[in-house]
Amino acid sequence: MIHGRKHISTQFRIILCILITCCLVGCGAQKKKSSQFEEGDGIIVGFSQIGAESAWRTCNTRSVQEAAVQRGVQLVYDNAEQKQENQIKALRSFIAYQVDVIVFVPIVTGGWDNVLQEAKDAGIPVLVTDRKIDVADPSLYAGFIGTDSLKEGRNAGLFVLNKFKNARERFDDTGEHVNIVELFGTEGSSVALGRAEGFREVLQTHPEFRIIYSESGDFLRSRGYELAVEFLEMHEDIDIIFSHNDGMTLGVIEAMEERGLAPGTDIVIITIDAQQAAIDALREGKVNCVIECNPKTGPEIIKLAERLAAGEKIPRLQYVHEEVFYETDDLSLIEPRGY
Ligand code: GZL
Ligand code: ZN
Repeated sequence: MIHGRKHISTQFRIILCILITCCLVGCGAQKKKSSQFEEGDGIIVGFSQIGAESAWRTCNTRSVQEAAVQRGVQLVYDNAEQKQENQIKALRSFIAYQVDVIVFVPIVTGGWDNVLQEAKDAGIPVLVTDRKIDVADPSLYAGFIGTDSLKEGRNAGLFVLNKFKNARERFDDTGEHVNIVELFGTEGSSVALGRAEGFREVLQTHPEFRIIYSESGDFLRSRGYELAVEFLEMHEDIDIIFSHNDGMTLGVIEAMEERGLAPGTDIVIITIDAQQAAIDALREGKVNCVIECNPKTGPEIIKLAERLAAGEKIPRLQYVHEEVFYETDDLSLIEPRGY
């Protein structure tokens, strides 16, 4: 049984704001009216999550909720359903409710300065997790814990260089390129920008590679499928697909197989997250490289939130451990992924 809050629907979010404001005004801003939530002596953490767009995301949410229960932390959870404005509303309701700490996953890098200034003015520390933000004043948040998307992109580029070692010679002889399709994650998200940058950084000194198509599938399986239908129509000469997450990759595999194409053989596929379905595809030879992006950051996040609530400083930047799984590995050694 996960005690995390049911996601706050828009209507409830508005009622919650009104209720909380009335309570605060009515009873002289008494801290933390517990009428809406169970009594408990644990700290209260407002957790603004992007949505449930992928298996990675739902695993990440579960990890935080389970860690909060284990530590006796009261979690006020909001699912923004992929909309930044919902996240901003949720942060404002957390401020009105005077949570002890705010933890949030910024869906995109920009647009947070005002609401984070309001949190700072209210004396509520903010922990950013999973995705990074760009703010004018770095003191608007206490620190970041998450995955290193630049490194994930670089690892994808290094796999390509290794897999296509002879491409340069062919290019020098014939001018023939290795053609790459990129399935981009959510536009404006730090992880998609980081993965794209790291990938290009590794390949920039290798003219034999060229990206012939790059579109955002918003980390959604359905969009990955739709884009694959499009680019498979447009291009006969695709050598590599670099997909920013497994969800989109699963859509690509479906579209390729519908056309009688063999993913992982006819076209080399590199994918990021390492959910179980991607490891299964690696074992079946349908993808060639799976780069881990670790969603199980809940225990670390809750520990950092507790330290912030106790007035402690936390590390400014903390990356979690991640692996890369190659088709040439002993795939029987890979632990079940749990999502
Ligand atoms: C990565 C995370 C991304 C995952 C996707 O840290 O933000 O969002 O790669 C998820 O699966 O939707
Ligand atoms: Zn080269």
